[in-house]
Formats: sequence, C-alpha cells, structure tokens
Amino acid sequence: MKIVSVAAREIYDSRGNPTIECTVGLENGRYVKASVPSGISRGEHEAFELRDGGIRLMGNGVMKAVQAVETVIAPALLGYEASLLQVDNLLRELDGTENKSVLGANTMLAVSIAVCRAQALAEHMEPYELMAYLCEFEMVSLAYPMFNMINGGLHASNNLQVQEFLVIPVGMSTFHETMEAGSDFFHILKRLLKEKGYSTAVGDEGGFSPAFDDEKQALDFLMQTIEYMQHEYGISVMIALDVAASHFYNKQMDAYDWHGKMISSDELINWYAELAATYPLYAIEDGLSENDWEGWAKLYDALGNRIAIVGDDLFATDSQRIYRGIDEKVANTVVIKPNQVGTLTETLQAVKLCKEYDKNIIVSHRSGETNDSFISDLAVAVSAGQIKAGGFSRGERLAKYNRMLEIENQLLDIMTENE
Ligand code: 2PG
Ligand code: MG
Repeated sequence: MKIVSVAAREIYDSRGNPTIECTVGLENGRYVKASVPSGISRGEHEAFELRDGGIRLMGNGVMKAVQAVETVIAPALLGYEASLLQVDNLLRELDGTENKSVLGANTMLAVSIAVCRAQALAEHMEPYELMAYLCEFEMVSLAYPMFNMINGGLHASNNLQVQEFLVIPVGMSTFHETMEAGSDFFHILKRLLKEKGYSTAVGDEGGFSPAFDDEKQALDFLMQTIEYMQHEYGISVMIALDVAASHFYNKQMDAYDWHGKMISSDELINWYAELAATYPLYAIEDGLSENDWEGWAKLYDALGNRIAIVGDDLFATDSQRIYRGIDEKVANTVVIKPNQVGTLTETLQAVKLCKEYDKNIIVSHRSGETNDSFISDLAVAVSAGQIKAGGFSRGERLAKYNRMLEIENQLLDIMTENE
C-alpha cells in the first residue's frame, strides 16, 4: 500500500521539552502517528538529535526536524510503498551520515516508527507481529517488566548518584500478575516512605525521589518492601540498578566522583560485588563509564556469572559497539533504545546481533517520554528478556505497561483459538 502523505509537528514530552510527532497517511485513507522520546543521561555514542538551538524553547525546539520531514523526507516518500525496510534505507540515504547528523535521529525515528505502523496496518498485523516477521523470528514472547521504584542521578533532585533503583517481581506466570505485584510494591513502598516522613513525590521516570542521603538508604527501603511482599503475598522480588556511571566519571582524573570522593573502577567493582553478596541483585546497568572498556571487562569477569551486567551508554544500540563488547567480553545483556541509533531497521539489526551471540536484551524507554507505547511492541517482537519503562506512576510510563497488557490479551486469544 502506498504512502500518500507525511507530516510532522512539534509536541511536548513528559519533561515539557519539545519533541517530534510524525503522521503518515495511506492510500486507503487511514493515518498512523508516532512520536519519539529523549534521554537526559545520554551516552556520547548515541546518534545525533536534531534541535533548533537559539533562544526559543531554550534551544530545544524541533522545528528544523519538522521542516526536514516536510521538505526532504515527505517529497521522497510520497507514492512510495509503506515498507519499513525500504523506507529506512531511503532515510539513511537521504541523511548520508553515520550518526544521523543531517536529518537527526529523532526526525528519522519518528518517520521510521510511523511507517512501521503504516505497514502493519496495510498488512493487517500488529506492529510486533510485523517486526517479528521481518526479522524472521518464529515466536514472540512477553518481556519481564523492570519497575523503576526510586529515581536518582540526573532523573531526580536528590543525593542519589545511582540513577535507577529497579525491581523485578519474579515467578509470576503472566504479565498481568507481574503488574499486580509491581502495583502492590509501589503502594507498599509509598506507605513506608510516608510513615518515615519522606516525600513521595516522583522523579522523571515515575519512581519516588525522596531526599535520601545515600544509596544504602534507598536499598534498605527496597529491602523492607521486598520482605513485606514475601511475607504477606509470598512474592519474591529482585533488585536491579542503573548506575549510569558515565555521568560521574571524570575524564581528566580518570576516576569516578562518588559522593565527593574520587574512586577507581576497581573500587566501584568491589562495591558492586558487595551489593551482589548482600542483596537479591539481578542486574547492574552502566556500572562503569561508556569508554572504560578495560574496567568493563574486569566487572564482567568478577560478576558476569552471577548477575546481569548490562550495557546501555556503553553500546548505544550500535552494532559495532555491541560487536566490540562481545569480542572483549564485557557484558551479558544489552539495552536496546531505538532513538540511540535512529531507525528501526538498525535497531532490529542490533537485536539480531545480540541474539546471534546469546546476549539478553532489555528494551528501554527514555527519561523524557511521550504516550507513544511503541517500545512495548518492539520488546514483544524481539522476545526481549525485560522491558524497562519506568515506575508505577506517570501516564507516559504506564502507557507502555498497559500496551504490554493489551498484547498479552491478544496473544492469549490467539493461543485459545489455536487450541
Ligand atoms: C537510561 C535511560 C532510561 P535516559 O539511562 O537507561 O532509563 O535514561 O533516557 O535519561 O538516558
Ligand atoms: Mg541506562
């Protein structure tokens, strides 16, 4: 089916910053839309995000991106088949750079996702079905949710340097049940915080952001909630941390600024080993800086057989960097974020590489989000081990989890029809 219109506009994300939304029209008279997120703890290896600069909207406007859609991309796509792979190729040709510095990864991704939805619509498929089909994956599965219960780092204004304290309820047989456990956890933690006089205001990703002095306090509150969940409901819950360590790494000193003290990667690794011995720790994401390959190899060597060592800023959804990581044995899990790379085709290529080398995948949102729930379709399409979409508050976070619930219902319906 042919594309008959491509339009874009500037909308606002969950932090009140501008972002781009793209609308694609098809010859059957139907329209589809997509909008893209934006991170604040951005890795330096991510593809280029096109913003206007200047004083309007503090330089963050995306009218240049809107214009790129309307003057460069739309004329090239009109009359073109709504085919994700072909359109992504064309987008990359039109941009012509490795890091998307002409059209912008944000611009390209908005179009790429809209076209994926358009093709799915034309072929009477759900977007997750279409992506699985394009990748030749024979089955799809629902990822486990990782709920971000306490926000720190650049996502909150407290003293926590670790950016995300996530929890993973384990042992449930459906996404619905896991969501119930997540909801209970969130509300029990809220009650505990209130009882101790802490703020229950939330950070950028919908987890609490109390004025804790240090990481231990956050972990203690999580442990109290975990014990309660175990005792009252018989549910086990594990912990994961996104340290986002690039953001307190000091290049000049080649050391990490940890609560005002300069420490080495070895010292951080020792702390992680202590955490792994003390807490029900499932994963550590970005435990070291995005360029500290040597440190990563040591971290993986020390803990890779016990917990998930997860690369986010380190890999930036870039197949070359993922390949280097496989070669240098630095991680067993890769975070996948489409806007780090700019097109869905490249995102799916990164996924395929991970699968070929048996690396687990976590599909992730960004800290600045819209209500677009596309990453849920992506997580299901690629049978990601986990999906990271925030805490248990803020509509733009729940939009992703709610789409997972919807997909679970669809898959259950298909299973019962086939019985
Ligand atoms: C991360 C992300 C999402 P940001 O580091 O994993 O949680 O944060 O979008 O700010 O880069
Ligand atoms: Mg991260």
